[in-house]
Amino acid sequence: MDIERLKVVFKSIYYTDPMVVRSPGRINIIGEHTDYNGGFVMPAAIDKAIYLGVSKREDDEIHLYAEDFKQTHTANINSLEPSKKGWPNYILGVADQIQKRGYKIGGFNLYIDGDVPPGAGLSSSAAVECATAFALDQLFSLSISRLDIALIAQKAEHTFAGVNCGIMDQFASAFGKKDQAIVLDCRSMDYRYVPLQLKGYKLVLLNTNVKHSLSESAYNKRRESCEQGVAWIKDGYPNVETLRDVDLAMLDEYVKPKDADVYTKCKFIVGEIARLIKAADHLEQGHLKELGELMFETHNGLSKDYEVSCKELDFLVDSVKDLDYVLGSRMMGGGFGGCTLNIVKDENIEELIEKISAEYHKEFGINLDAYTVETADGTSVII
Ligand code: GAF
Repeated sequence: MDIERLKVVFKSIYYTDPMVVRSPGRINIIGEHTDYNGGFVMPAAIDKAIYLGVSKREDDEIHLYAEDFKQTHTANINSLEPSKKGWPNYILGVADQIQKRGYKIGGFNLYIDGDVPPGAGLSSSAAVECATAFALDQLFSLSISRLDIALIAQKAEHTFAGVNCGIMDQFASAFGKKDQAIVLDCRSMDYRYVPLQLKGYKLVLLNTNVKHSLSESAYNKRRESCEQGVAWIKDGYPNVETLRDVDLAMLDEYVKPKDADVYTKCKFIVGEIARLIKAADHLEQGHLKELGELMFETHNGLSKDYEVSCKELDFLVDSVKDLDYVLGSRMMGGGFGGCTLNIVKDENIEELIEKISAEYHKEFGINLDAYTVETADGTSVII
């Protein structure tokens, strides 16, 4: 990312120098759709990030410019509403949430650029939200804790973007640490860092370059199915709060007789929470083969039971599963497009990308993008 260019462009638009904040995208090694069920996730921040230039204004206006869209947007801090344009909502929603928590801000100028590919399941939206929350915290000396930055960012996504997401993406962007994965308990918010020691292997993202349109409505619907399952189980077990507290016997007794689809969705989540705990042990002990096998299992469940995959993602996972230099592969994030995450032997990465790109193009007529992932630190001011 060319920070000097960002500064020059910012000055040409706003006639002042910016403070620059960087906030990274994320991967998730395993533990998908578990965050909003009180379970565990295992994300890491990556070296693709959103960069914001910001400066204070003398009035109460918010002036935005998005480099990707070459678009401006103007709003006022005293009357914030979601915009039909879409992209401003990740910023306006954060400004709104910060004020709803009682913090005082003034108007600001903001310029947004970055290299997190949008729609790739790498949480560019969470990165924008965390960057904005952090930038406003610094600009107006608010002393918001890093955890609250993540929570404000998540709430902005609920209220202004309309996606009832869990906390994983915002937490990873705010708390990422180079060379570490985060094992996060999404109920207590306790977390620990686990070194990503991949011993001759690397994490490779294969980007389908598709994002199917049902992703947001389907995401909210999956969450409702999980909540429905919990509501039925509460008839017999009133202390159960989320699927984190549920076992298969409870599902068989209280959910299976009521609705086969809700049962299948809940069963996947209960299995995925258990799988993450095993996966974290394997990563800590360097058992990469076993970790990879669990990733394939997760993909299978996300595709067949939770039904958030798509033919392009399934094709990519199927294409690598018999290659002895790929230990694990799975779709990542909310689903319906974006990237697969793969553990690939270093010396075979080029060969893999060449092979899969050709096969993918032949099948779908779409170009594949591939990125070898480096991990990175979380949200910070860089200038
Ligand atoms: C999206 C959401 F934003 C996360 O909170 C998480 O639920 C993920 O999908 C699925 O694991 O990225």
